[in-house]
Amino acid sequence: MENVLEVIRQSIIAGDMPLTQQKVQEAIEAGIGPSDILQEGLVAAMAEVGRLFEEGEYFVPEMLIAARAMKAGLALLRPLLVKADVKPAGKVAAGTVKGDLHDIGKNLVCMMLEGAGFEIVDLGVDVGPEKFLDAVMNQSVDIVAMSALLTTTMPNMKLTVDALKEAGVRDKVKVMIGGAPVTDAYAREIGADGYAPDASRAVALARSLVAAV
Ligand code: B1M
Repeated sequence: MENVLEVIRQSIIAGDMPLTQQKVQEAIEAGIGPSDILQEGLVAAMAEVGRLFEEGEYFVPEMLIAARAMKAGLALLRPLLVKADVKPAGKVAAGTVKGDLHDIGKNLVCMMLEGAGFEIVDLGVDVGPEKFLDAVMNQSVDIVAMSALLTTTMPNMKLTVDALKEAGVRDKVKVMIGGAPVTDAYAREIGADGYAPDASRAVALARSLVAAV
């Protein structure tokens, strides 16, 4: 039966969405635990996809196609995971900051985080500090994840960190940032907890941030 999990893993890496759906359904019907299907099939696949991306074997299109297959498998698993009360790796409120409409990178980061077992509250694009703050206050998120693609919108990351401080909740969440113009030095400058240059390393960063809580 572990074979079906390996086929699921391979099908996601290959971006074969129909095969992923078929095999996840088969695994469910065979009585394999949803947590095992998630960890050994979906999460293991996305970890490998991340590795292939870091090594320059996969590019953004391959990642998106793999993530789409993973999401299709996850859709079948989600009701069972909820029923089995499988705890997510952490809860992340993600958004592209105010004034910025670029969402391809942010979506990719969300998909990779979801593939790694995180629960995502996707706030979308053009997200102002008040909306991030609202998610922290009302949705008990562990991480605020901000993306910016424009040099002109990067300062809105700092405004969000400042808003969290002013509301007295900065120490209740971790803040991670990313996007093409963003740097590690900028993350330190604005008081964020970390920066990741790509979606794969965003997963590693998110894991280390929740482990440090
Ligand atoms: Co725009 N755009 N754009 N654009 N656009 C850039 C960003 C630009 C660099 C192009 C250029 O001039 N060479 C430039 C910015 C210049 C600057 O600020 N210095 C630019 C500009 C100027 C603009 C407009 C102002 C153009 C205009 O209207 N005059 C306008 C602004 C609109 C707005 O946002 N208010 C605009 C509009 C658009 C489109 C709508 C046409 C479209 C966006 C479509 C969409 O997103 N739905 C668009 C696009 C596609 C681009 C480029 C070509 C590609 C961006 C992209 O999707 N990359 C871009 C040029 C470029 O980057 N080469 C450009 C692929 C994506 C997977 O990468 O987003 O970097 P990226 O995400 C990566 C990492 O950065 C990281 O992981 C991702 C995956 O590995 N990452 C994170 C991202 N977020 C993260 C968060 C994390 C961690 C990692 O933690 C939370």
